[in-house]
Amino acid sequence: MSWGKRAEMIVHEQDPYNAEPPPGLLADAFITPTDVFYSRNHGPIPDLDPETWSLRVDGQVSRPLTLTLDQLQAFEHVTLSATLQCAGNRRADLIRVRDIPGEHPWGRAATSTATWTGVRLRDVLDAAGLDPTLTDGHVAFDAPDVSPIADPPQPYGGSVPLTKARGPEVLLAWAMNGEPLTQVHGAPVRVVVPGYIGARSVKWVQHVTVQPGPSDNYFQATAYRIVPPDADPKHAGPADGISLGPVPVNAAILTPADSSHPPAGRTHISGYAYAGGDRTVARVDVSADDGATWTQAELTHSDDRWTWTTWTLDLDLDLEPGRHVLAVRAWDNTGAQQPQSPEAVWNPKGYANTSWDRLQLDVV
Ligand code: MTE
Ligand code: MO
Repeated sequence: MSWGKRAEMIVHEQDPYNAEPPPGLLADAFITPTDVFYSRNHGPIPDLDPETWSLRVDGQVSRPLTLTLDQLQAFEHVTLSATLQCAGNRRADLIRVRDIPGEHPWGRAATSTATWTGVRLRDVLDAAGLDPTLTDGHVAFDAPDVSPIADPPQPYGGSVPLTKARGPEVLLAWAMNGEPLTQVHGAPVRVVVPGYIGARSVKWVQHVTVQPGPSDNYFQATAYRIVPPDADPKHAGPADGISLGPVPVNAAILTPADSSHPPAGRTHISGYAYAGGDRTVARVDVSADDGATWTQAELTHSDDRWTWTTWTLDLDLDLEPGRHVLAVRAWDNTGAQQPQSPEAVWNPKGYANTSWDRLQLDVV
């Protein structure tokens, strides 16, 4: 099954469907068409009936609610563009450092940008009587899909801090790029948490709970955490390591393609940079000599606060015929920049590879 995706998708796993577009297709548009948007699924993809779907909102609220889709859509509608980025984006480069068994070798395209339509999570929480003075809690999301990742199999869920959940950008969304969500992207309703790793944007959401601490769901408590390089991930227990939330600054080259053969001379180079949390992309540099010298790329500015920044550079590749390494590095607005090597960021589950993106050019 191709889930409405183009034939060119790079499929890491068929069942459940896990796929990313070839980088060149991602480069074609600022807003990624739905049929090339990457998709990450941990278990069989639910087929929910929008007529019978409902959302339970409970926990530390004074008026727990159960909302049908019609009732959810009675809240004020919001449309915004936001990038999702999987914490496993660019894992392939970490696997080349040291194998990461059991995890998909995602390339640089486990990230995409869409326009999302839904309602603000905070409006729904307010309607459920969330105490406006409560700041310490977390908001947990539960979905019906069950992953065979562990024994016993684990249902999918996750949480975000209440302070983030109250952000006007956090949505309960039913539409993507102006169309109802497709099944693989979470129909009828998913959470969209801009600025956080994709894992927190829980698809097929059925349950929202306000609670004192983070979710004890496997995908919050055990997976999507950075454990020390020497730890055995199989024995990592709940709450071991660093829980991932806001996405650190990252960038990748989308064109030219890796191992392509551009003619010597002026070459158009393009890609994306992204900084999550409350950070923005401040600068992007490109090198045609593996980091010995750099040229600043031009950033495309957009009014969208929660999207990637795309960048371009026309670089004179006065290079000797032969193999050259093209590299990119980005800075965010706090001055943080990407580490040079994947060796420096390697971790047992292969998350958050923010090292310089590099590819090979064979100049002819
Ligand atoms: N939600 C559910 N219910 N089940 C999942 O497996 N995968 C998460 C997140 N939400 C997942 C989920 C991960 S890890 C990512 S990166 C994003 O969904 C991917 O969203 P997409 O498939 O719409 O691109
Ligand atoms: Mo992910």
